[in-house]
Amino acid sequence: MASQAEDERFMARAIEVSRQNTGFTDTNPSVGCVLVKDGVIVAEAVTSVGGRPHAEHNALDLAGEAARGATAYVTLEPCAHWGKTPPCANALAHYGVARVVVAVDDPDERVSGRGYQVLRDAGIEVQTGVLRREGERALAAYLTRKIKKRPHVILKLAVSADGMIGRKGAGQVAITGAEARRAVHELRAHCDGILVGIGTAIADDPELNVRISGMEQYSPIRFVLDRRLELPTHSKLVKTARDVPLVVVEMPSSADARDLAERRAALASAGAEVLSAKNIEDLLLILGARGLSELLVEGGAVAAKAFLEAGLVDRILLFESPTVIGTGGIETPIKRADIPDTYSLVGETVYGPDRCFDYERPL
Ligand code: AOF
Ligand code: ZN
Repeated sequence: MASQAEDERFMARAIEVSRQNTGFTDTNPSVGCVLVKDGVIVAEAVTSVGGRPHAEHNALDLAGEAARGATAYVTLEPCAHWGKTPPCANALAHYGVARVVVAVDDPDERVSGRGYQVLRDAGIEVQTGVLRREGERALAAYLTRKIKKRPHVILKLAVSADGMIGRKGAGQVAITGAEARRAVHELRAHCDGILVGIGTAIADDPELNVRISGMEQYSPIRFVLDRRLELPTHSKLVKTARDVPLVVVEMPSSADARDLAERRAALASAGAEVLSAKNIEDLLLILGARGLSELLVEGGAVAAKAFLEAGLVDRILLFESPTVIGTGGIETPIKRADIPDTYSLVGETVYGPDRCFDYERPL
């Protein structure tokens, strides 16, 4: 009989394994599965890139006969539906797994509760809710889209020692160093979408792609909040629209409507998509329906404030740098001291001279 401490230790490993493919499994969650026999890991696997095969199938394949009598630690309730692959719950039974330990129940209506039922009907001992909170954090993007019908939103900010995020009229200002920048590019690769406001798009002329060699193909879809379609066609974003998808989000008031037709046509003929949304909430529901699970909001102050005020930020990554901006600085919309109590600090990482504070709120 495994102790609670042992169950938590192997589940922590399953969660760690699951993170490998977060953001690379399309609309499917990236799940981790660890098979343990006599206190020893016999196989561990994650949902494959693209979303299939599922984690349990991959782990069972690796373990083969060794799965008989083993305990499976799975971060999400094993599936019970006949999708593009046979159900994982049936596969666990077929391989003779004796016990299944799960962190998070699957909200997918085809699976919810049924996964456990299939296992129990096969005589497998089932234990749920082990490291549930940690499991929910790892699956936050999937769970948010399934439950709230919108992507999970990460707000990333880089703040100078004097509380600034840029300098007026100066374009892109380096606040954090190379290590933090690399971490941000890695984060971009794990997201489905990245968004900036039109102010930042014009002032910084960013590309918003992933510039880590070998990972370029994981560049997220780029979104610009551009109420009146002011994004210039000579911007880097528009010029690269045929290589990495670009969506320009208009939120026109009725007075703007007739003036926008020409702008829409210019952007569309440059390869960008123009999307109309009533407000940020509406935009997020549209993105959820399109299957985007993780959206990174990268600036600037206006867009950040709009998401914060609408209560639509789920995670805040606050990079603090020792750089001083001085006069002409653009003040950060949020400092560590003003982060509401609904968020808790879940991590703190050092990147060269910079530090990143990771705040999350529960689902
Ligand atoms: C698992 N293990 O590794 C994953 C699961 O389109 P399909 O057939 O692949 O099914 C997608 C659903 O499967 C998804 O909504 C979620 O309920 C479950 N994902 N389940 O047992 C896994 N990725
Ligand atoms: Zn499955």
